Amino acid sequence: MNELILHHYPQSPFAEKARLMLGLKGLSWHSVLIPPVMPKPDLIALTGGYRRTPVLQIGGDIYCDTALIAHRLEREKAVPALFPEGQEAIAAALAQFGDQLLFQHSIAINFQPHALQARFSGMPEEVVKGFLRDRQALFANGTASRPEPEVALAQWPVLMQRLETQLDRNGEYLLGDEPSIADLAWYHPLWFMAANAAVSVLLEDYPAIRAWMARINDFGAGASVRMEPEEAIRIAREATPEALPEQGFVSSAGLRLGDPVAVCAVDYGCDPVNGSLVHEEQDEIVIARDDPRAGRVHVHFPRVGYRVDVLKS
Ligand SMILES: N[C@@H](CCC(=O)N[C@@H](CS)C(=O)NCC(=O)O)C(=O)O
Repeated sequence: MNELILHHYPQSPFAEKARLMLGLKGLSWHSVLIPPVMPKPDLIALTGGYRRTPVLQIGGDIYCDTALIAHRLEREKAVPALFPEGQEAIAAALAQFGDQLLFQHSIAINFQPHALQARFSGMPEEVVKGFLRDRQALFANGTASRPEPEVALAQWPVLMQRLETQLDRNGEYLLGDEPSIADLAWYHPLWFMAANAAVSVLLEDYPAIRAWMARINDFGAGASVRMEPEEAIRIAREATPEALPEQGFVSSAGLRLGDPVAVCAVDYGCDPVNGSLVHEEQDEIVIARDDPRAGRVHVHFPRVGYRVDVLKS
């Protein structure tokens, strides 16, 4: 069986979401550390252009985006469920709210000059400037909207108070007694806030939230062992991507198997990944690409939040 390999870096909120999924499910995995800013040549050898964090690799299959990673891990180990039976839509919708609205609020607050200064304290100014340039480029050409810091600061207590009230009245997790993907997606923007002494005060007035955060933190990150990027690339090169279902090709755009396509995120980090279409289903797009270092890989994307364009030959 191919092992799970997570490409990530410690400070990334979405990577924390993925690590907690692994922890909740009690999975073992290999940890490949990637740079937080471009260039990321080893990651790009696997993804073909997708640069966001984290990415899950299983042999020659590369899974982009935590929304898809969650489903892939659910297939790996069904229980405890990230999408509890009968609550699939509400879990996914709440997760989207956390990953987008709460995340953008947290970023807006954390990227205020004094908060950035605290986060990067002791680092040369060039590093901070380089980080800001990188993130400006990340958000170029995307549809994501981030509130102004003043707006985010005004709205943050409303969002927190809603969560506080519900947790106080309705069980230990967002959907009640059991955790789900919704908790992890609401947690990671708050985790990012809690890690910065300049803004962590914004979580102080909410005892139920803090108890919930401690419960989620206790899921841990599963058992991980470090792996060098070269080793992950070797594994991809020597592996054959998982066989794809013969049924279930449902191209909403009238595409055919084998069509040359470019897939990219629409919100931010919109770098296209070129390949040939090898599978599409309701909620997943898979393209094949041949990389000089990683060999033939299948790169998987969720459908929501991504677009597929046919490349004219
Ligand atoms: N929708 C993506 C969002 C991932 C994301 O925004 N990750 C951030 C880090 S928390 C990122 O990629 N930042 C730029 C980078 O790491 O290069 C997901 O769920 O995986």
